Amino acid sequence: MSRTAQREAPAAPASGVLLDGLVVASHRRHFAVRLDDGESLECVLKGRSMTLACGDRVRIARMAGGGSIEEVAPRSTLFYRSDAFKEKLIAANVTQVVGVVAPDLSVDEELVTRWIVAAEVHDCRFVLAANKSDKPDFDALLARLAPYAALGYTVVPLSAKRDVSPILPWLAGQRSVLIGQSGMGKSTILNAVTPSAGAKTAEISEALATGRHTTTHSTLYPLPDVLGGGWVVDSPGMKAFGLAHVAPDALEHAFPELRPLIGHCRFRDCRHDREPGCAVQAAVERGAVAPHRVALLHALIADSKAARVRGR
Ligand SMILES: Nc1nc2c(ncn2[C@@H]2O[C@H](COP(=O)(O)OP(=O)(O)OP(=O)(O)O)[C@@H](O)[C@H]2O)c(=O)[nH]1
Ligand SMILES: [Mg+2]
Ligand SMILES: [Zn+2]
Repeated sequence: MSRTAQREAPAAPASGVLLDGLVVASHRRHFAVRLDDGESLECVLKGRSMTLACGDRVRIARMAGGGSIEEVAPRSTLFYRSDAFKEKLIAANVTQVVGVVAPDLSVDEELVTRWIVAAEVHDCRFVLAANKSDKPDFDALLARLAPYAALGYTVVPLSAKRDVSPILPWLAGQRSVLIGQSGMGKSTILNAVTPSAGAKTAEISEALATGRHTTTHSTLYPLPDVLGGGWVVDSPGMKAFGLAHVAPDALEHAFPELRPLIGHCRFRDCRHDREPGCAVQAAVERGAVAPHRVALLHALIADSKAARVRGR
């Protein structure tokens, strides 16, 4: 990604001292920053060309009533989604993506795969949190998630309302981002993990009926010390997850079942479509790879190429 190292020449701040901190909430061009000494500061972004997300390490110049963000440290990852027109930053420097699903909605296989692809291209661990295990139709949800477990992704059944403990070992020591559709219980998980969070949650009927998301912008919460540090970012519910920013060639590497096959097709530039000697199609024919996964790969490649043609 081209966005991993952004720095702007710092203008001399009044005090001459820059303070180190972590972006914990972002709303348009206003940011809440937690300084390393624990103080919280409302900050504005200095450079117009800079972009910031929760999880960014920044340097601040103190101003009356808050701070001005002067520098952004190079990032290990920048997790974002995109569509044809814009990019939506979700979190920076994450090590893990936690997709949250629940029995209220049928599993959107394409959406889940898109989260996984986003995690894979950033070398982030991906975990599926199957929430609301107290609901009667939970077993049907688990059955729908079995193919992801077969691909090697951990599926963690839990009830954020009754017992959040199954997810704790997965969050411990990681810098995670919770993603998922509205009403699946991301904020409820967060409140149960870090009781001081106080993130707003809402009745699902309310969220689905009004189409309004309870969480309106991403917020970062440090994990309690007993979990060995790290943090979790709670993000607003999302129905779509555009991947147009991922280069076409990177996409096939994000499908773990295809990785051992890459390089084994007869043609080096094989598109795994109808070319003779295609190792991917051969694997589909012998039932080792699900055809809908290959179809989705083709759809993602087409989107990514179309976005590039449009000049992105
Ligand atoms: N039965 C049951 N309900 C739950 C559980 N976890 C969360 N809920 C409920 O699901 C509803 C939505 O929860 P939220 O935490 O607000 O969902 P969210 O994913 O943060 O939603 P957005 O912020 O809109 O993206 C609330 O009414 C929660 O009380 C659970 O484990 N079991
Ligand atoms: Mg929420
Ligand atoms: Zn091929």
